[in-house]
Formats: sequence, structure tokens, C-alpha cells
Amino acid sequence: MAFLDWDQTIALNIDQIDVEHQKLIKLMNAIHDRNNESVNNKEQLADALRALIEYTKIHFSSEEKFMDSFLYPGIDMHKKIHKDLLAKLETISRDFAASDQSTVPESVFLFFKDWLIAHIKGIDTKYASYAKKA
Ligand code: FEA
Repeated sequence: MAFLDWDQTIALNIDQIDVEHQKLIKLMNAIHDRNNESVNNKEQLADALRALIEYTKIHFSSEEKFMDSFLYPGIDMHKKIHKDLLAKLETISRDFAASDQSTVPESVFLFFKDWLIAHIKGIDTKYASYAKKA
């Protein structure tokens, strides 16, 4: 069973963005699976965390360009929320790489999962509704 399944409750019904959200979830699930393997390679886990951050940046930039395309009035606040999450993920990734832990703490996955669902449902939905009316 996947750590998190994408479903219609988090669909924005904007194809490109839904595909990107699905990819974020897939990357997180892959790290979670790897984390739970009996033999772990810390470097691979650290690389996978970095890849998740890099894709998160790509997604945020894609969303921000989209919001810009229809002059979404909430874009500045939305960009700030993205920036704050990236800063937090960078800290998590740096701390993990520097720690003596061989696996990523479960709290990291729970944090990212809760953040993702709350952000898509509470924040991304707002620009999606606005875009449909614009
Ligand atoms: Fe505003 Fe989209 O960002 N969902 N994520 N992460």
C-alpha cells in the first residue's frame, strides 16, 4: 500500500497541475518505500530527498507561472507559502545528511503528507477556482 494515494479529493481538474501533484506524491512514496527497506543506503535516501526538493521547485515555479498568466491576486501570498516550505525542506534534507540516522524519520513523511493535502485543498484550490472564473 502506498504511503499516500492521489485521489479526486485533491484533484484541481487542471491537467498539468494534477499531473505534477501526482508526481510529487509518487516521489514521496518512493522515498518512503526505500526508507522501509531492510537494507538502507543513506546516500541514496539523501539523493532521493534532494530529488523531491528539486521537483517541488519545478512544480512551484510551474504553478507560479500559471497564476501569473491570469494575474491571480493571491499570488504573492501563495509564493511566500511555497518559499517557506522549500526552506523547511532544505533544512530537513541538510539535517538528515548531517545526522547519524540511516533512515528518514517518519515525522518528515507525515509532515510533508499533511502539508501537501492541506496546501492543495486550502490554497491551490483557490487559484484553481479563480482560474476557472477568469
Ligand atoms: Fe501551491 Fe501545488 O503548490 N502542491 N504542492 N505541493
